[in-house]
Amino acid sequence: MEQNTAPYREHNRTSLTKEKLKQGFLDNLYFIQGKFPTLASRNDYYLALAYTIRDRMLHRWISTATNYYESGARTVCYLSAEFLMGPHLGNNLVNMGIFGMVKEVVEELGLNFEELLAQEEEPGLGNGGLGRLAACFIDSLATLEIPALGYGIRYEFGIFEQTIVDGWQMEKTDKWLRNGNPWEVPRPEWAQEVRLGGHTEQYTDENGRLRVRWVPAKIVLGIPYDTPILGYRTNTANTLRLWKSEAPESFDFEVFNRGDYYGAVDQKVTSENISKVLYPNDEQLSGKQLRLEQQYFFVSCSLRDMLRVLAIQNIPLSRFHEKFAVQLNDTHPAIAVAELMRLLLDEYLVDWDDAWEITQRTFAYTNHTLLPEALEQWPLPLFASVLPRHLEIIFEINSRFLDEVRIKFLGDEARLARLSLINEGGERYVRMAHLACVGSHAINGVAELHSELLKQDVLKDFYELWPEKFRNKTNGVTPRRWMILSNPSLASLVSDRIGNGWVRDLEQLRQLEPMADDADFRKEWWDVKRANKVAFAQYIFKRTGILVDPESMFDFQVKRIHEYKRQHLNVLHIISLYRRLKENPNLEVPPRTFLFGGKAAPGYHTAKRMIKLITSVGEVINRDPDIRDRIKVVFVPNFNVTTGQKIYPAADLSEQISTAGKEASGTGNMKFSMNGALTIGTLDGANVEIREEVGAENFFLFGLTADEVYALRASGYHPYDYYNTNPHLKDVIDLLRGGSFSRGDADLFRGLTDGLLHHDPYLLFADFQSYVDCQEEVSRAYLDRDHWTRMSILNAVRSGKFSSDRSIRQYCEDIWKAEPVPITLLGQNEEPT
Ligand code: CR1
Repeated sequence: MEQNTAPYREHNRTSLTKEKLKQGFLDNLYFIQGKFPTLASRNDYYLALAYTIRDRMLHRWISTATNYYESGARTVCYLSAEFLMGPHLGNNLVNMGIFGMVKEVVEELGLNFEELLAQEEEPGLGNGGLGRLAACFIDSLATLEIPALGYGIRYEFGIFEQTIVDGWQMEKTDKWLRNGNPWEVPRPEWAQEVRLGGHTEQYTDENGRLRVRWVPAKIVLGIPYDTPILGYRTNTANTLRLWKSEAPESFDFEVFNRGDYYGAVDQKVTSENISKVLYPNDEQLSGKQLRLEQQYFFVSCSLRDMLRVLAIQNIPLSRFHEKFAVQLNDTHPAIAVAELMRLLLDEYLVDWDDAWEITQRTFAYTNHTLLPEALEQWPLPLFASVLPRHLEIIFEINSRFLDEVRIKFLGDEARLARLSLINEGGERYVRMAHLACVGSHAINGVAELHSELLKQDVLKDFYELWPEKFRNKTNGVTPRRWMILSNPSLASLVSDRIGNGWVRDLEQLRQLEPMADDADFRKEWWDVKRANKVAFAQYIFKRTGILVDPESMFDFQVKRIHEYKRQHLNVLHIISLYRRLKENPNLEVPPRTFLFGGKAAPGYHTAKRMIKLITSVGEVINRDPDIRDRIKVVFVPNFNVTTGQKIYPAADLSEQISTAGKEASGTGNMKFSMNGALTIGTLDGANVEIREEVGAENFFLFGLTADEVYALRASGYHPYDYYNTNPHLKDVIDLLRGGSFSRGDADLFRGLTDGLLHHDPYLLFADFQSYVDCQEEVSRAYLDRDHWTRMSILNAVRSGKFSSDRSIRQYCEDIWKAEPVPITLLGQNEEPT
């Protein structure tokens, strides 16, 4: 059907004039919410506004889809079990370039714009860094005009909401969909069937060839829910496609007719379970059958969706890998390697060798962790019961792979066992990282140090086999959300001086370097930070009832709670400073507010106790009249994207204190630095590169290096010796053991202190003195406000490398071979607004 799309441009629902925006908003309140202003709730207003913005995104979205369809361009498919998007409304306004205009429209209608933005429940479909990285990446892909789709799971419950009760973490379910989600569009017409369980059979096809058929025990439907992802001031609107599981029919009539009504409904319920809830473990495998089903579910739906697109574009199957570059975001989607093989072999009857070539040329794998407890392995019996056909295929991949290894490393049986896709030591497991490595043409780590350590350690044998597959892609974060949206005053201070080209090309911030020497600029810079701190202090008071002084240094450690991230090292320093202040009230240190935020996996008991440790130490110090507000300790509840947007702009100091060699990259470290916080950190993950960029003199370094950590462990590490020889450390540990921070209950933190004294796997004691000394240096530096501000400016303006635009450009050039496809809006040939 021919159609004239031009009218959509000036339609009430698409036009970007103030008048039409206002009219659109009132129309949506009336026609979608069915409300008149007198009866409308804040949520009605939020939804009406969201729909008004969505209306204006649709033209770009439809134009983008049409352009891609016609160009047949190479498409990046980013497969990720997590997308931690954060609220959409503000970001869409920023990327469309209408934030200020819409604010005015809303305020002219007598409404509070900030309140409407705050009304959006954030889609927390991720745990931490890995999921947020995926979100930054799809923002950058759209901004760079790369044809791309994000594929994942539409969890009904995202990451739990954290509350603090009596100093302990409590979890509440995240009902993010309860008020409706205006940003998604369901596409039931593109539903996919996914098989699970059952067994396989051999049969002979009409040409007399032996083939395999999978007879599943159950089938579930995957329904795609699409969300448009705008590029920053481009016409591009890419798609985030998340799959929801459903039963194929609302009732199984066979069961129903047998009179088993409950049995029939039960089947529906179990099908819907697959996309019900995000597993809240960060860097720890859960080993649950439902988790494997989730992984397979979204991977199978996504690959079938790609095959659907290939068919409508009339592209032959043999060119699958030319049409699609598929990135595996960690091992969670690694089953895709076996699934694409199965689809090609069993459903499209492609020969093994051809299928394997397509598969290897399609996939690339990003590793995100060096922690052994996070490397996914599935027990063979469990795997066989969920994916019997895939296990056969994996065995076949493995046997061909090991033949190749045997030839290359003649007689090296130990190496074969190490490389095998099957872990045969004791109980047998499928090693998902090995499947990902074998099935991909590229393997990357997420910071230079991490990529090196992969080659030396976790993936050493694969590196020796295929050195050409290995590369580094240092992470990045989007300056749209993490600067413009969260820190508008800093962004306008910057744009006033150098224009706004930096938003797409963050290296341009370097033009501001000379301004670090300009006293007026430094004053403005300090004032912006100060105003952000005042706003955050008010937020803290509202959330926790704790009063903090915006004049004090705001020292943040926000990230998932984990022993390797060492929030408890931070606490040991706080106790030692507290001790010294009590002994010597004249100690010359600037007032400091120590702020923590982060969730603990509900089953990770040590992490939960670390939260209790922070809140308990806070309770004592915050009330101690001797301290007179010179130090405060605050646990900010429910750290997520929304609270992060308030935190990074208000930070003076960023704590990045993991044991060297443990944090793959970190991305919060980048957000802090970009917003002018100084870092105290170890040489771990991307800290190494941040220090390189901002200059060693603008970074507070402490602790052992990854090599030293390795050497110390090899020579035998005895934490008790540090306790015995360092009186300050002994003092701190003894206070904890004596119950000073637990109302005399000597048992409350015994597990933690005993663990440190006798094992200390993350070497807190080895780094303690170096950390305390470095913190003293931080305190001294903060007393010189001028110099501190200079360092703050240099941190921000030298953080250009850490834009996710740079990361994505490198992925495109080096791994995906993907090129931009600028979008012409339908019905016109003009430039984007
Ligand atoms: C890493 O721990 C990194 C992010 C994103 C995390 C963190 O250092 O910045 O990935 N890994 O690459 C992870 O969640 C499951 O592994």
